[in-house]
Amino acid sequence: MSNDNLFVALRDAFPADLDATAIETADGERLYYTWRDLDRATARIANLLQWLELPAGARIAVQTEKSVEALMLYLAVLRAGFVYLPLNTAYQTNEIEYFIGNAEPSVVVCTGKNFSWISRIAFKAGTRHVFTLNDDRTGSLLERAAVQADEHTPAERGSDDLAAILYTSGTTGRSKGAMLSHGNLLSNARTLKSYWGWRTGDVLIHALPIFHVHGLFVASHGALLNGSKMLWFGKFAPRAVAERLPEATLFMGVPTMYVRLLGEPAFTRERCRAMRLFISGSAPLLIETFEAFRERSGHTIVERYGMSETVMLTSNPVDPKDGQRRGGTVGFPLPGVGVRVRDDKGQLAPRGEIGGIEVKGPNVFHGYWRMPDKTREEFTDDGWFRTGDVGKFDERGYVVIVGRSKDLIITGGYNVYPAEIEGYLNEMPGVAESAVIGVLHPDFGEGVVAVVVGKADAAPEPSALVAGLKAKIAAFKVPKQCFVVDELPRNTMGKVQKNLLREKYRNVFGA
Ligand code: MLC
Ligand code: AMP
Repeated sequence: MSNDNLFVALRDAFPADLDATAIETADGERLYYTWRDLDRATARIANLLQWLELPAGARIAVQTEKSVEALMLYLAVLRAGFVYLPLNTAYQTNEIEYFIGNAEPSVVVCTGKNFSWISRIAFKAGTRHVFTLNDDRTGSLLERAAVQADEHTPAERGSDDLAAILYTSGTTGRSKGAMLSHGNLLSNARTLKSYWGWRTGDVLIHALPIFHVHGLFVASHGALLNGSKMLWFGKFAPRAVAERLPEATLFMGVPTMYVRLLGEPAFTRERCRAMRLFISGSAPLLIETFEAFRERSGHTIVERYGMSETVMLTSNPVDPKDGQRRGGTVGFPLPGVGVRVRDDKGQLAPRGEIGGIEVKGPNVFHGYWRMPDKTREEFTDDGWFRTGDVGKFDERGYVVIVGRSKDLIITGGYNVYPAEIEGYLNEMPGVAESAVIGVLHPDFGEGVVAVVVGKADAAPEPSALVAGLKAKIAAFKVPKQCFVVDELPRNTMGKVQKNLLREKYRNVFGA
C-alpha cells in the first residue's frame, strides 16, 4: 500500500543533489539550508514527537516567529503523522486561550518570550508538553530534537487523514477549525504545480507569514514539490525584496505587498528581468494596482482565489494557451475543482449573473473541528461548500468576486470578523452598542473602523476604546479609526445598516 502522507510526496520531490541549497535566508543572518538539512532536521523533530508517545491524531499547536526551523517543525509534524495547528503571531491571551481550549493540543510550541503565559494556558487546558522555538535557532524544541536520530520513516497516512487544522474566524460566535487532510493539501499542491507551470531552476521569494494557507501551503508546498530553492524573508520588506528579485523567478504576495512594492523606488523593471511569475491572492487586487504593476515591471500579476477551507480554487492562467490574465477577475476554476454560482432561489446563475459561490473538489476540507452542525450548515445537500463569497462567471468564463455574504473584513490579507470586535467593544465601559465595518484603505485594501454608541450617562473616549482592544486582541484586528455617535442607522427590521455606515465613512483613510 502506498503511503499518502503529504511529507512523503514532498520528500520524493527533493532534487538528487541533497547538498544543493533548499532555503537561503534573505534577511538578518545569511544562512543556507541544504535539502539534506531539511531531511535530517525534520527527522530529528519527528523522532522527538514520536518519542513523546502522543495519542493518535494529536494536535501540535504552534505560535512562533517565522523561521526556517518553524517550517521544519511543520514538515516534521506531517512526517510523524500528527496534526499541525498554526497560530498567527499577533494573537494574544484571549485568542490563544480559545484555540488551545478548543483544539486540545498535546504539544504547544511558542517563542521563549511568550513561554510563561502560553504554557500557563496550555497546562491548564491539559497540554502535556510545551516547547520553545525562537527565530535564532534556540529553544527547547531544537535542544530536545538534537539528541534524536536524523533518520525517520514517515508515518503511514491515508489521503483522508487529518494533516492540519486552520482556524478561520466565525461570523457569529467563535473561530472554527477547518480540518484539512493530506489528500486536500497534496492534490492542490500538484494542481498548482502543473497549472502555474513550475520549472526546473525556479526560485521562490518567500516573504509571507507561515501561519496561514498562503505562506504555509501555497508558497512552501509549491517550492518543495518542485525541488525549488526559496529565498526566505522573516518579514516582508519592500526594499529588501526588490533587491533580491534578480535572483528569483517567482513571488507570491497579498495585494498590500504589491501596493508597497510599487511605493518602493528600488522596485524597477530591471530588477524583475529574471522573474517569471508574480502571484497575488488572499484579498481582492485592485485593478489600479494590477495595471500600475504591469506598467512598472512589465509583468502581469496572476490573481488567484482560495480560502482556508479549500486551499486554492481558481486562478488566472499562466500559460497563454489557457487564456489571458484578466485584472479584476480571479481566473478559471483550477483543474479538478468545481465552482458554481447560485442565486437566492438556489438556481444556477447564468454567465454574467451574480450569486453565491459554491465549490467542490479533492481540495475541499473535511469539516470544522468538533462542529458538526456548522459543517452541515456550510455544505449544500448535494455536497458543495458555500464559500460565503459572492460573484459571477463573466462572459468569458472567468470568475469575478463582487463581494461577500459573510460579514468579513480583509485587511492586508488578514481576516477580521466584525462580530468578534463588536463583542469586545460592547463589553467595554460606557458602550451601549457598536458596529464594525471595513472601508477602503490605500495600503491594507480595507481598514477596520468602529462606530460606537455610548450609554446614556457615558461618553466613551475613542482612544480609550482602541487602547482597551489593543490589550486584548491581535493588533491587526483593532480599528484604525473609532467614532462615537448618538445612534446607528437601522432598517425596519431593526438591523444595523452597515452599507450606510460604509458610505458615510468611506473616505476616512483618504482612499
Ligand atoms: C500589520 N498591521 C496590520 C496588518 N499587518 N493592520 C491591518 N492589517 C494588516 N494586515 C499593523 C500591525 O498590527 C501594527 O499595528 C502595524 O500594522 C505594523 O505592524 P507590522 O507587523 O510591522 O506590519 P507589516 O510588517 O507592515 O505587515 C503588513 C503585511 C502583513 C502586509 C506584510 O499584514 C502580512 O504579512 N500580511 C499577509 C497576510 C497573509 O499571509 N494572509 C494570507 C491568509 S490565507 P500597531 O498598531 O501595533 O502599530 C488566505 C487564503 C488565501 O486568506 O486565499 O490565501
Ligand atoms: P481565509 O478564511 O483567511 O482563508 O480567507 C478566505 C477569503 O479570502 C475568501 O473567502 C475570499 O473572501 C478572500 N479571498 C481570497 N483570495 C481572494 C481574491 N483573489 N480576491 C478576493 N477575495 C479573495
